Amino acid sequence: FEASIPAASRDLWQQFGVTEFQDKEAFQKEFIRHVETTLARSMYNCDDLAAYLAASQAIRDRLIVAWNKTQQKHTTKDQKRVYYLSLEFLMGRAMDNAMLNAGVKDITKTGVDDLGFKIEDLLEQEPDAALGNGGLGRLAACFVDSIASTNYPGWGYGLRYQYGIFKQRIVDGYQVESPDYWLAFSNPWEIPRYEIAIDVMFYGYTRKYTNDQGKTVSIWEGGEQVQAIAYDVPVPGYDTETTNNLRLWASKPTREFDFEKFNSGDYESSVRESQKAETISAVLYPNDNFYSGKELRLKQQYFWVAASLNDIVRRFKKTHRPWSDFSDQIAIQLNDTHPTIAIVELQRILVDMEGLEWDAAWEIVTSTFGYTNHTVLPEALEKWPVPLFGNLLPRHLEIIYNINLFFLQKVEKMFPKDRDMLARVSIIEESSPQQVRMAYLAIIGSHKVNGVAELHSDLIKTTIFKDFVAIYGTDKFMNVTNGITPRRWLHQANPKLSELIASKVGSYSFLKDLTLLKKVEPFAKDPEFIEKWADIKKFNKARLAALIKKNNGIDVSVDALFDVQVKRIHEYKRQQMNIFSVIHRYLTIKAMSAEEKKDVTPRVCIFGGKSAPGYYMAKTIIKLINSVSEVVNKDADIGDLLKVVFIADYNVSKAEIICPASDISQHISTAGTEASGTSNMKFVLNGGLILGTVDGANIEITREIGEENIFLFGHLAESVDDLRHQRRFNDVPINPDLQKVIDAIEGGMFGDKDIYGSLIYSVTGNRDYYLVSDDFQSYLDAQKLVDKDFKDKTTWVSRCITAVANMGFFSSDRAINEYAESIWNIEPVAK
Ligand code: 7GP
Repeated sequence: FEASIPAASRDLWQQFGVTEFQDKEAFQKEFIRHVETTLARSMYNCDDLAAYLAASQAIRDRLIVAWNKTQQKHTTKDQKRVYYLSLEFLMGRAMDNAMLNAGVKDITKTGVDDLGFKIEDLLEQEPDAALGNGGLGRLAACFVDSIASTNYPGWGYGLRYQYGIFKQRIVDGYQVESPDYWLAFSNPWEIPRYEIAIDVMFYGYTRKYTNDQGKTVSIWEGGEQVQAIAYDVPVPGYDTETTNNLRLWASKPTREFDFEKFNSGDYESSVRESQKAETISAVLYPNDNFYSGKELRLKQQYFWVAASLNDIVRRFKKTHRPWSDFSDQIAIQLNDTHPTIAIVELQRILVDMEGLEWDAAWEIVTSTFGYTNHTVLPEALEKWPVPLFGNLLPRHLEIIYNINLFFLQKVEKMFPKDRDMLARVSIIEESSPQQVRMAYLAIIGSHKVNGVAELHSDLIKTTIFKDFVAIYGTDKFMNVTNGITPRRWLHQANPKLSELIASKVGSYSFLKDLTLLKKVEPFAKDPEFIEKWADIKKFNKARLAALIKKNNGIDVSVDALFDVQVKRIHEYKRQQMNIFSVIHRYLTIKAMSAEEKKDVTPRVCIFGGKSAPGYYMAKTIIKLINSVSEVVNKDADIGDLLKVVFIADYNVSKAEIICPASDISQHISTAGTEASGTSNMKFVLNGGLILGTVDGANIEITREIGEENIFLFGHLAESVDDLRHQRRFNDVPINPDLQKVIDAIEGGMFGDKDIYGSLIYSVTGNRDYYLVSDDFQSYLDAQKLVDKDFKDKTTWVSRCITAVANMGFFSSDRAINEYAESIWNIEPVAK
């Protein structure tokens, strides 16, 4: 390595080398050093923000030492690595997690305490790193935590957005978005690597020429250049020194900007051009489960993929191995189709730049990539218009045509004369304009394709990717059920429950092997344990009640049943059905006598989640929830029997407060639409029960925890098409209870009825695509059962304990081990 220190000087380096602080005093020394030097402050002007920044700098230094050691070790061992390509990493806050994983939580807590601060106040200073929309982005964050915690050599690659997901406020009942400038106070959790700057090209044209070997080759030239700068985020594993890397790219203008313009005095336009480069990584697209074909989005995708592959290939070339070793050394996982262009980019690098033969290159490419699908919703599947694609990436389009040609030739041989088949599976959809079907490209260019829960993985094989199963056989298609990291979603979010569990397991070892939770199962019948468990739930509910009081000004009783639905607002997730049932509950209670009211189980219905800014129906649902909340909460007839709360700006750090506080959480998507869901796992792991449909991971959760510990309802996925068809073509009456709810809305009970016209229309008439009416009765029945069962507190808690004891399967460590063994073929790095 060119820049390494001569042997004679190394002793000195060793002697003065930075080490990780081991005790409270060493932490405090580092803390004060950072206050006084890094921040240029003193004990006379150190507020909570400064204290947070100093503490996180001290912890970050510690992470970097571990990070350096890990990277050196991984380079020396030279094992196969995985690269997880995701356009979203919804990390949330870093400090608490870093302290926990590095095992320095106690010394930092007492350390800052002595110095006049409270650790809780410091933690509150950190903005969420909200570089994602929802499930897909949070999954990527759990996965990098697990890859590090299980000692696999693996990096994440993503974009360093200057603006994460927008902040949500509720004004007059409506969602109002404002930008999330999360980098305002510098970010101690990233290391800028200005020296790692990679040129990325867009536009231009392709040209054929004959090379030295007399071969005709294509070259891409004449485009615009921007630069990708690396920012490294250390990802510490739990209870291990392994600290992996999450490399995020930021776009910068290239050094050579338009000097001609500059010199001729046209400063402004030369600067304007170069500023355009920075917009590439400026903002996260705020859509969840929805594709919007914007050129800037495709630019983001290629920018990030080109920089990442350049980096990966450069690292591989340093080892001087033959290209045929590439996929023995490198696995690349595509988190949905967003990075699919990587398949084409690697083929381009190998053929155009490195001179490999097409077939040899294609063999390398297909054995390197794996593709994870996260949705079957047609509106989420990426299809780029050919003209837009070819203009931005002309050479890539040519390569796609070739990939498609060879693929279709193969299909033609397998299914002679089946023209329909060829049209169906072609990467190019023959619409006008033509479209590039990214999911098909991802399948063709990968050796494994997986769904994220059993039902979902089965569905993709029988619906959207059916033809590809006929072509490739079933072995290429598999399931890896999602998981969540127990470090953040149990220990960090719910320290008291974690401690109680540890008292029975004998240690915190369940945070590394979640199946050890099984050891608490016998205590589900132990009155003393049940009481402690119930007290912790109450404590967590009080914590959430305080947040609700602070944010909404609403008083809620911790003795009421806390019923929670927090997730992105989407018609398929059916928050509209939930709020309709809340209205039904309101109408029912209002019609009751005082005597009848005594029997009612008091409920707090809690909602939270963002709507995509352009999603009219989702925004209408938010408005309805808030209007119902207005009416119900101030109705003296109702009192504590029903409260309705919409928690604004739902995000990872709020989820950490909300998940431990639920009695019931709702996961009520139309069967077959929610690929997996991951918050369902978080809520159960924190001792809440689920009210849910037979969809996504709910099915496997039921299998693990027992069907007596979950409230399932609604039609099954296999009936959905039929029911839709019935509604579309026959006169199916609307559910009478739903009709009453609609009458109330249309009667103006919740303000101007016209606001809700399209929402009502979407569930009535010949429509109801998401089967709100078809499932309404069985939903209400399940709700009734919940009310009844909640009255028996002891049995309820006992069921929660049994459920938690059987949640071991849903650790993201298990998911990562499955990927490692069956897709990536990588091994953990030994100590
Ligand atoms: C989500 C799925 O909707 C959710 O069911 C799943 O748990 C999660 O991915 C993780 O696998 N999908 C998205 O967030 C998404 O935007 C389209 O998918 C690309």
